[in-house]
Amino acid sequence: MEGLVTKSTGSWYMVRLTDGMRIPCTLKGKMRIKDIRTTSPVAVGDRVELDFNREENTGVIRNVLKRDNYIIRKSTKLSKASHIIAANIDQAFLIATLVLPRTSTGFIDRFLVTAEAYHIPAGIVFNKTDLYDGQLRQRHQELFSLYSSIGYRCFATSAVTGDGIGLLAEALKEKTTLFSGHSGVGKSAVINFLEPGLKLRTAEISAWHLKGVHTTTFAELFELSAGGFIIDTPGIREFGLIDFRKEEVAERFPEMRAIMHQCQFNNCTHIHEPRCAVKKALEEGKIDAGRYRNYLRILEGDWEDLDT
Ligand SMILES: Nc1nc2c(ncn2[C@@H]2O[C@H](COP(=O)(O)OP(=O)(O)OP(=O)(O)O)[C@@H](O)[C@H]2O)c(=O)[nH]1
Ligand SMILES: [Mg+2]
Ligand SMILES: [Zn+2]
Repeated sequence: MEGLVTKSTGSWYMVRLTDGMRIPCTLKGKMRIKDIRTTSPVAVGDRVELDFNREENTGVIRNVLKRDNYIIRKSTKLSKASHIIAANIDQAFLIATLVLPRTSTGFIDRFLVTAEAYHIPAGIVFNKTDLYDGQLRQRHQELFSLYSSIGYRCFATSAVTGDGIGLLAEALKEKTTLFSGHSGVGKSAVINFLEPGLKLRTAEISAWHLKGVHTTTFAELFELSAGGFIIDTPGIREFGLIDFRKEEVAERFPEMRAIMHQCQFNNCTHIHEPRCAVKKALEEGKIDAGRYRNYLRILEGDWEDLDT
């Protein structure tokens, strides 16, 4: 029998059978060690084969079917274990807020670079727009047009007023979409607005350090009544990049990828080489200085605990 993993706690899994029924499952013993470098061999979105115990309404997962794709992050630069956030997704949206809490462009760019690495279409949902006024409003508009111009789909939403939720809903139709982002940005609140029946737990951010309080604890996949699936995930502090080759980083910045063939050297790092098309575009203002700075930081492996 086959099913779709809708929740993964690391020790047990919720699996949706083809008739829509959901049953808790464990893993067949030997599967646990198959891929020891990830924290769990089974992720939300995985299609699995299982043995169904009809008397107890439980199952045992015995095989994960081949994934179309997946997205992995490391929790910190030094951690050995990587974590499969989700598998078989059509698109990954970062929920970002400019305030309460603040999402840095460094974090946004590391998320986008990861999505590019896995060839997963990415988007940015700027949430809590009801709180943006004055300078924040201007900053929001700058970032919205910057990332749109690079080719990422951008949304401006408020889970309080409902602003922009309709456009977002259109983009989610018939797709499986991952929501990621810091704790407290409103991932669950936006999903509740889209699908009120879910009644997902949300919580106010801490008044003490103005950050989220990690309300959602496990990734979970939900069916949207308009068609499609959405994956809510626990807030993450950092989007750790998994091992990558330095030569590949520029390719994951679409605006660099588009022009780097014009560099004089085909192994150009776009840092110090003469006749570099990327540096030229940067000087002409065609490549954003902040994006370029984040590119350099990724190359230097200098992405942990950054707050810019
Ligand atoms: N003003 C305002 N508050 C919002 C908005 N969206 C969410 N919130 C509030 O922000 C707080 C955090 O929202 P959650 O949905 O719990 O955030 P989350 O991203 O799911 O957080 P974790 O589950 O911890 O990762 C709650 O108090 C929400 O009511 C918004 O658009 N505007
Ligand atoms: Mg949540
Ligand atoms: Zn170059």
